[in-house]
Amino acid sequence: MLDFFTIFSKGGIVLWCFQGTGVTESFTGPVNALIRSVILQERSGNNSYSHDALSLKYKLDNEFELVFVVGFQKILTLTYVDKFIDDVQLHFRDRYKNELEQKGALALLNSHFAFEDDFKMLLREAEESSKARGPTSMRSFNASLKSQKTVKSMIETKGGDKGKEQGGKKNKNELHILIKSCLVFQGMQLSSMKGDLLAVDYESSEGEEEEEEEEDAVERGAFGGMFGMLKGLVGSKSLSQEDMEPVLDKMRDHLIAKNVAAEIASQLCDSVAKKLEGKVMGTFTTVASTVKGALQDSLVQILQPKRRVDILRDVLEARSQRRPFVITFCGVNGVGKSTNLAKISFWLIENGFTVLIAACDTFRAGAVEQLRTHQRRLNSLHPPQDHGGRPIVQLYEKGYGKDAAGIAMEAIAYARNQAFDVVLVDTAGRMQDNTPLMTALAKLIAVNMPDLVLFVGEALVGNEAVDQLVKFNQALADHSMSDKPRLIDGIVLTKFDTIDDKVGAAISMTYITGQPIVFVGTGQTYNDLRSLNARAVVGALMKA
Ligand SMILES: Nc1nc2c(ncn2[C@@H]2O[C@H](COP(=O)(O)OP(=O)(O)OP(=O)(O)O)[C@@H](O)[C@H]2O)c(=O)[nH]1
Ligand SMILES: [Mg+2]
Repeated sequence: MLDFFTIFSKGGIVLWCFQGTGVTESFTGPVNALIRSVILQERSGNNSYSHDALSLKYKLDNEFELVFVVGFQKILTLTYVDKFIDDVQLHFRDRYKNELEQKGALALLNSHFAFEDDFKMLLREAEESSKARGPTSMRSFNASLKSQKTVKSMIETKGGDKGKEQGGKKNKNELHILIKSCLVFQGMQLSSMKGDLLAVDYESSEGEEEEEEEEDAVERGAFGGMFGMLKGLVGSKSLSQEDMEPVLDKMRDHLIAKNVAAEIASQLCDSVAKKLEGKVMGTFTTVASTVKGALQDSLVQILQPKRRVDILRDVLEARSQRRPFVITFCGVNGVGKSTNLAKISFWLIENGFTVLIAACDTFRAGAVEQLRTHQRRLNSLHPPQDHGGRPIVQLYEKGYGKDAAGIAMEAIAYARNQAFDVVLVDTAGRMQDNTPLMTALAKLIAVNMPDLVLFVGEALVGNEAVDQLVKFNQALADHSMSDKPRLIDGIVLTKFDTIDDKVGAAISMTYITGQPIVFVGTGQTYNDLRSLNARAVVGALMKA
């Protein structure tokens, strides 16, 4: 019934494996996918994973640094798997304790793990006990269904207060539309922005001194208050879920207070717990720094881009292919799409590229004029006479009420003819629940296939960030005409200057999409554009 079972070290050495009779497919593909997309990305709070037709379940043994993975066909409902994986783990540890205690890869490579007979015996027992239990299997099915809930479905059940939040947002947006034109151009001044962007920074969260202070804080109070609860755990006791529960609860509250979406804070804590369960602890200081270290590692891991986004290089490559590089900006109303589009134009121009802005917000009064003003200002900063008589930035607009997808297409064709390096497509703000507008956005993207789809989101949002991103991605997937839909490729996190140290949205957004934060907006001038500095953000998150 099982396709495979494998036991490997966290260092990647396969200690033992079993392949079911008649199974010809190698298990390396699914196991590698599991490692890449779950274990390495801090998604290990949930212990199951799907890969094509297979269901994978896994367990981490943090004391001996082992991973146990079982694979079986998704259509099978194997109620015994969770217990079975626990049994195998215990049995394997007991039997090979001596070998596992010798540290180092060489010791593992030289050890021989003849586990086949024990494994088969355990499997037989598990299969029989599941048959014998019969009627109780219903309950364990429910339990496993619960554990397999996706982020999305969990979030969608939280109807109540979400509605309230959105209502508030709409009113704010209406207001915003009225006052925007007055505010938007105030104070846009500049300095040079050649080359890669500076990383966003925190005066208060970096530097050696701070590091030391943090260590002290762990022992005193502050964020360390919760580590204090681990004080009793000295000696060689290994950490259990119960030991960690109170600490994890505090950690979750701390993250939520920093604006991390509640679901994500919970998942992150579960993942940290999974990582630490079974670790043997030494003195109190080790416990405190281990828990803190695990959380910090997880946060940095989430913020580290899985994929390199190097726009300057990609634009050069597109230029060598004689085509414009196309970026589409999308997001809810008033988050800063047009303003940050203008800042990105400035950065591209400073780096020697020509830009065509496509005015595809044909909906909100004033949207086209807002872009025209930016275009004029940018051209006055880089006058045509410095660039062979040609305006370095142009606006492609067809007024209001027309089909945005069509205008984007014409703009891209125009840019190709006129040899523009980059097309930046501004779109109308839309709430994630507005189906007709979401469908229109999906069409614009499906038809024009931009090189980069950037989601623009405010750093001010908490739980709402997740809802926006999940629904934007869902709409792009649902309304795409291709089997490989274009989803969000990156995030622009705006108004970072307004949030003090409540930087949780950065974590929520990257966690949900798995996509990098490409730009951070830090104010209202053309210079207020940065790249993300994961260390500074994590520093701000950990601060009491
Ligand atoms: N403090 C701060 N304000 C910003 C930032 N980015 C944008 N804004 C301000 O946010 C307001 C809205 O910006 P817009 O660029 O018009 O937002 P939009 O998403 O294009 O809005 P719609 O087109 O109506 O959906 C303006 O007042 C901007 O100056 C930022 O990084 N920091
Ligand atoms: Mg706009």
